[in-house]
Amino acid sequence: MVSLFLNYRTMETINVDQKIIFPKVASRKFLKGKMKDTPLVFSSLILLFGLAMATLPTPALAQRVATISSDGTIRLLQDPHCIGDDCRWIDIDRNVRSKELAATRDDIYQLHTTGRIWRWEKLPCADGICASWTQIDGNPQTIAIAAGFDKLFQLHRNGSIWRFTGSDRNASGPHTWRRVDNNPRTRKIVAAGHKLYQLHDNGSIWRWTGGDCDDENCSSWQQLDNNPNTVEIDYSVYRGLFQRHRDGTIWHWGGQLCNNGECNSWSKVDRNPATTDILTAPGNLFQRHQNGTIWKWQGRHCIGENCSSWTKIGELPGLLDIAAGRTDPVYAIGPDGKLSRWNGENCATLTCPNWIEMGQAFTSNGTSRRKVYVFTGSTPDPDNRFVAIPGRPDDKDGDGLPDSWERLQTDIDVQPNRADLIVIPVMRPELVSNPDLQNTLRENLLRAKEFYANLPVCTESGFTGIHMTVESGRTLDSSFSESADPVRSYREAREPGMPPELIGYAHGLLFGTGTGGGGQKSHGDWARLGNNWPTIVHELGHQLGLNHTPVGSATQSPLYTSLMNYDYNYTYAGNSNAIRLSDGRFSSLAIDERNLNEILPFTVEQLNFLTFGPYEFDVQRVDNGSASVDWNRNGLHRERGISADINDGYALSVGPYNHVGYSHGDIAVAASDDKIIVVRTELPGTNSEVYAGYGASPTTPATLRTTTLREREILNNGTIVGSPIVTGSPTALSVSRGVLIAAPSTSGIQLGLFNTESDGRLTGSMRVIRVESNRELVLVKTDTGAELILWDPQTKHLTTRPVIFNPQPTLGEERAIVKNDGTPLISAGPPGATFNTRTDRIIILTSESDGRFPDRLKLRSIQNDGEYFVAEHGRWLANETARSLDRSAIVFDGSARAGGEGRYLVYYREIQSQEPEGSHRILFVRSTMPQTTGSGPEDPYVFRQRMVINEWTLTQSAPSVVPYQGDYALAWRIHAGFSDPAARNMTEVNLMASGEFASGPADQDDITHIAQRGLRNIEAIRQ
Ligand SMILES: [Ca+2]
Ligand SMILES: [Ca+2]
Ligand SMILES: [Ca+2]
Ligand SMILES: [Ca+2]
Ligand SMILES: [Zn+2]
Repeated sequence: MVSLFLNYRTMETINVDQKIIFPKVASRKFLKGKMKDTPLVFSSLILLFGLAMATLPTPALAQRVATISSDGTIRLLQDPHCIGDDCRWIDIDRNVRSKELAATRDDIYQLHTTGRIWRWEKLPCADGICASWTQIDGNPQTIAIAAGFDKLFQLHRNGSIWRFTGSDRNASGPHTWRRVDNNPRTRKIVAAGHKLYQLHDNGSIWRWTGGDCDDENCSSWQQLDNNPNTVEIDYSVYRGLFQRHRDGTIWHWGGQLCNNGECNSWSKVDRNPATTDILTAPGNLFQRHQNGTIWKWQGRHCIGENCSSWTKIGELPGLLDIAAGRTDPVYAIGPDGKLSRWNGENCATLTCPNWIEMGQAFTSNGTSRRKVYVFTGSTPDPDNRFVAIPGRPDDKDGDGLPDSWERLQTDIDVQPNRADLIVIPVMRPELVSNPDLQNTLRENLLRAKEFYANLPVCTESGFTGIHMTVESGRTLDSSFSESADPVRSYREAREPGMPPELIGYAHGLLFGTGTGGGGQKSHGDWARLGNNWPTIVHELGHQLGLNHTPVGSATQSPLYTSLMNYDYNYTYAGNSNAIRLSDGRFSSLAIDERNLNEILPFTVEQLNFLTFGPYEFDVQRVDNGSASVDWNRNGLHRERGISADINDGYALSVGPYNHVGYSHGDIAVAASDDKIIVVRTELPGTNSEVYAGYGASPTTPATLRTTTLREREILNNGTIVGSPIVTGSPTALSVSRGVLIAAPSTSGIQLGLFNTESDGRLTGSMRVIRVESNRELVLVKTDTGAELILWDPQTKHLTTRPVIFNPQPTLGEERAIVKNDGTPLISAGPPGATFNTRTDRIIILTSESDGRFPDRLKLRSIQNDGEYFVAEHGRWLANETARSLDRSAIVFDGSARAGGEGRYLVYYREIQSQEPEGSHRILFVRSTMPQTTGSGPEDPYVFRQRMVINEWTLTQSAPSVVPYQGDYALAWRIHAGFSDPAARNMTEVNLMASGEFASGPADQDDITHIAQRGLRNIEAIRQ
């Protein structure tokens, strides 16, 4: 599925789809519609609205239905899509003073007749006590409240309007209100999305522009109309602002402000004196007549006096109140206090469809209050964008389900006017016998359902969002249990798990007891996945045709702000509630990591998400329409033509790669012109499929093998030490005369100079230089030739010897590497080394104690002072997680693209466990020279570390790196625990290890893709 050569390996070999171990949450319970099988109503709701709140993303209030009865009881409907007896109403308050409700995305508020305002703290009434309310204001002047996406407003008797600023529950101190208007004419306020409107007693209509009053100066209002006939205004996030006149006419605002007293931007949409009120949904407008008929607007204005763009959808005499929502657009309460909702069918000439019963909404028969609310809640699109789902013959709602089939379904909640997505959860036997986890699953499915319901898509008949219908899968037999040996593949569970009659209509998801993240897909309608809602949304996203990257893109993009992107699949802009599908706003940009412009034609606000994890880029304003992103993290903005790895949010991407032969220890790589020379140790007679050791040692000596590559092509395999005498890691370095190779052996240091022939063969031989004790080695190039740095495993001391060509190579005098005070420099493991071509210094990467950790990686430059090499103080490479006991791989990049002082790239094996069998990731640090995270001598260069490729890329040895063809080649030994036995202990060589190579579109519009194509993917499976 993924075009990238880097990641497809993951898909193919272990077929893992989603990364990250999702934090396991306490089991939570709730009940939902058709899936009821446990009577835990009250305690489960406490868990849903209480504990879940504390530990998990808020159960969003978007599209929830709530009522106030005349006795003040406030009820919340658990699932706004429920049917009949399955509908559960939760009492959240019973106070005779309750007068009015309003809700932001996250909170429900109520106004009392006394003027007090209260916020619900998400617990239902229990044992007759409804105590879960916090008072946030107590002003007897308050007569109304209104709420938009994230703001609560109140209106005072004197016309002043106030904005609540104390929404942070954790903030101490009093709840505060700021005045946004002080006009005594104000009579009504209406809020939705990010908008607030007011209606004056003279009929004039005003829109808030977002500012507070400055003392008595309240200037943040724009006039939209001045018509004294206006009696009602209502605002739809997607359709705009409407007003109703005394004579029943309805008008739609066209977007122009009043100009010199002229307010001409209103178009008539109806002129019926029977109209008693209008109501908006996020995507539509409805009206009610005196006789109880309900009408839906078709979107056209009146032409002259002809206002025919209305369709009758219901006839409910005596109805008490009405409210409009999103995927189920209209709810009404009949004279018996019961709620029903429109089933999506229009009235025929003589009869109207029956509305769907939803249980007892009102608890008393009084005549006051009696209101029903649908909280709009969902994120407003600032551009009022609303993607149309194209209809076709026999599929008017474009959901890929034939309308004729949809009409025939009596047991499945689908409608021919609404985009439906049928989802079949199939459970492994262990989940079937675990009610707690089943309840978690129900809750997660409800969250996913809410997510798809709030997508800004719209059918031709005005239903917005995608309605997810959950239908139970079939029971799997015990052979599918997780404890079976071997476990039967999820692929095999599709046929027995999916109801055959729904194949080609529904989307299957296999769940076990795991609640972690991640999933795998094997078929267009089948995946297995963890029991958590972001993964449910993500896997269904795949079934709706989305990949992890924009189509045509090689790798991840930090600008693809989609939950399909590994960068943003559990959190976006620092908020786990804000995960989203991308609207494609950055689609005009391309990513070429070798030619980047830091100035983007988007505002700081639009790019602010980049300042949060996983990237934490610095973003600066340039002007009103553009901002600069410090792509290369060097502290300098507005650079052009730079090179940087900007998509390492999840991991460093490297590749392409090749497997070049087994190794039983560390690997060395060198590069000569267009060839890569790989040197590896082999332990004779060792089974590579099971070997989990460190490699060659004095007690287990090895042979030395070589492989020559041209890019990914293997040119030659050879042996340079054929008898098992090598006692440690080889090291290799390309110099002008050829390739130097060294390794410790039972008789001393093996050292040789080799020519690389055009067919890849190495010619030359090793000779022995006797030394007193076994050493670990690393060759490093210098301005004059080469040095061999030696590390003594016994004393942990470091020494260095120059390589002398005579003409065959030999080693010069050994000199100690000491600290400034003359004491020996001690490294807990063998050092890595490179040469800084800007300062002409050898740089070593040591493992040193910081007082807490004995093996923290430190960069030091060393300098020949004649008798010794003196190591300067140096700096920690990164924070205390950058620790290793291996010879780490380090290169210096002094090219122009690296910026002023160059940079280091370091690849090291993470210490997770000292056991050979322990898993070891390769981590990567990119250190741009002037940048440090502080000014003190103990401050590290950088904190930013990335894993290489993904968490399944584990190595059995330290990595090795070499500059190659303007980038880097990186080699390591595949971990002994790898799933494919044949690949264990294989030497893997990856090209382009700088990670700077992605190109392609930066973003794509997921929502349009789903609306126009993805919903119909199911048709291909039906055939
Ligand atoms: Ca359909
Ligand atoms: Ca449908
Ligand atoms: Ca920069
Ligand atoms: Ca990259
Ligand atoms: Zn995925």
